[in-house]
Amino acid sequence: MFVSEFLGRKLDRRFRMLDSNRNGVIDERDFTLAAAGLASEFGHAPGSPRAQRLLNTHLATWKELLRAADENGDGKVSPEEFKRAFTTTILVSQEAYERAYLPMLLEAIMMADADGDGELTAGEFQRLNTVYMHASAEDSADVFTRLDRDSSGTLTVQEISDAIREYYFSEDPAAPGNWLLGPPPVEAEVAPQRQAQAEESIIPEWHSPR
Ligand SMILES: [Ca+2]
Ligand SMILES: [Ca+2]
Ligand SMILES: [Ca+2]
Repeated sequence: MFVSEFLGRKLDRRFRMLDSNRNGVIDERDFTLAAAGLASEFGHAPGSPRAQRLLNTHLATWKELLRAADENGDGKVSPEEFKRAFTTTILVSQEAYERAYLPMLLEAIMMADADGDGELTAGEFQRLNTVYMHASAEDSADVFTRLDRDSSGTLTVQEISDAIREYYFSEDPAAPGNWLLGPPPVEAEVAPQRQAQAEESIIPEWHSPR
């Protein structure tokens, strides 16, 4: 598939936010950490049925990603492998996306819907977006307003899954879904000098407070 610069930047951002332990690669640990963090945030003990189901969907997605991405077989996914996997496998069709990637996110959204009525309050969304997606709390209210397309004051599971789909499939920076993880990355986010500083473990700005 054609990969625009915009999609490339969005995938870079998603990679960084998926890298839960921030070591520059994605592996199984990042998925187990994300699932455990969200379960804990919403009061589900490790090993409880809901926490276990969330973990299982994360491990399934990790296996899909690993199969699609891990070209050198080291059990880790680099940013380059991640982008290639998304653009050659996971995003090649709606069906592939819905099979390989969406179920994990739907499970996470449903966990954030504490009362199970199919809608998230602004507070629930903020917790999901910061604790789980590692997005900036500062942007959360703005993101919530954009994603709440019918201005009902809540986000339905449908509104959020529409936004996620748009994040991966829309080229329009004004599309609400492209704000899912904060203002759309219309310019490259990692400046060359910042890459050079990485060895000194300077905390890059995307490491927003959690
Ligand atoms: Ca990692
Ligand atoms: Ca609810
Ligand atoms: Ca709404």
